[in-house]
Amino acid sequence: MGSNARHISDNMGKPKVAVIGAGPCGIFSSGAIGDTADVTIFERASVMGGQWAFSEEKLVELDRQHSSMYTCLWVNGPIEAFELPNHKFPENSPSYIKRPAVYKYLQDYIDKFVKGTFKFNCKVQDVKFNAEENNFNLAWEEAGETKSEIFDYVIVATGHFSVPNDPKFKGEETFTGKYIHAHDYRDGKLYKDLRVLCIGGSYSAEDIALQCWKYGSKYAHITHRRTTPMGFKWPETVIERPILTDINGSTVTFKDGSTEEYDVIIKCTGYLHDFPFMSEELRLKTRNRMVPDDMFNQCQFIENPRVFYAGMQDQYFTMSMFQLQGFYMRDVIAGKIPIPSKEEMKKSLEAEFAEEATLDDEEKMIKFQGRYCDRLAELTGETKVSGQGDILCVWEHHKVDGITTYRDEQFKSHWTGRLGSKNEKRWIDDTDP
Ligand code: NA7
Repeated sequence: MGSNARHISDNMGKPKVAVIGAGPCGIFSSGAIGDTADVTIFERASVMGGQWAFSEEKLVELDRQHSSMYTCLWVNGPIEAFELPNHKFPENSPSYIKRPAVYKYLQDYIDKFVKGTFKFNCKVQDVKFNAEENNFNLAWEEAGETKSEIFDYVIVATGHFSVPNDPKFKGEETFTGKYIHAHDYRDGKLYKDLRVLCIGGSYSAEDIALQCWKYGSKYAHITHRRTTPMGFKWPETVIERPILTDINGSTVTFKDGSTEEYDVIIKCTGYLHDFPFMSEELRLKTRNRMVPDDMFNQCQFIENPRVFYAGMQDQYFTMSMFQLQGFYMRDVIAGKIPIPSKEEMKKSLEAEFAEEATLDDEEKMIKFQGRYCDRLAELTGETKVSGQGDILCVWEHHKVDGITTYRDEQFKSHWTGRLGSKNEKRWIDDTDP
């Protein structure tokens, strides 16, 4: 066990902050708080990027434990909807880019804004609160050794799209084909000529079924339990079916009694919020919802407000919201934003839940999240980003108009007015990494 190193309390110098995870949330939090705090970023992989740390060239060798990414992935929303006010995409960027361009954007942000120390190949194992000292003991594994250090604040930025939600379906053990979770789906080319079934009614099912179709699957069906189908204008061989009731060999039976044969089943059933390294009393327990449980201002852990969880909500806004959460953390850590009593924080959360319950369409959800972002901007004196919600509302319409063509659209940057350039190939024709 390493020593507990130095402890800088709030009134002796910059508070020490541990950021767990070097994906977008960890990077933007670190960039936002870097002048206020002494930041250490723990990352279990050898590179930054989180979900975006995926190598098309080294599919086999890559550390694939965290990323749910797949090769040839285009972003599923325009860059203009997440571009930061203080960090623009290059002038010639198309509105829909591929994974490597997002990775470069994150790397450029680090070069410009992040002042903390990265600790790569360091897996955080245990975070405990020392009530007497009002600080945290954080233990991590590094080169086979366990080390630990004291921190004044902890920001959990390990994301919530990497631990599969893996429900069991009747008869799945009899399935004779390939049976995987979306987390392990890597390459549409592997599904050429095959009969594919995606289970789930959300983004992963939508995009993976379309990828399979694009790379030549015989057919790619989607089975989901939602009362209303996604209802896009799917290509002929992509069909939404009612939820499956039984799997027997290669035959799947659906709720309406129909049956079909499949070579591959991909569970696109989402992901779990999972933080085994946080001690029980510091552990966030929530599902993927617009207003995560247990938190004040959707990112501050009510039971211990020195713990923050970044980007834990179901997201329309992404990077620009993550940075605003970072600014909020910065001002709490600096003592500029007072921490209310637990009762007040819980009351505020209840009010957010009540509003969440009224959100019965995507546009309302986008606007709700925009208002949340603006609240953080007002609290911190930073730039409001809710205008990017208008871009998201148009994006929603583009998807309805053409699920295989929406990524060929161009948007204007909310910050500079620059019009996204045209991609050389349409999404439908592009099969390159
Ligand atoms: P999501 O958006 O959390 O969706 C998960 C889907 O899986 C959703 O339609 C669920 O149905 C469905 N699901 C979950 N459990 C079951 C069971 N037991 N049976 C049937 N269906 C089930 O995850 P995604 O992976 O699609 O998207 C994650 C992120 O990736 C997304 O936010 C984008 O940023 C990209 P429900 O709707 O609950 O009825």
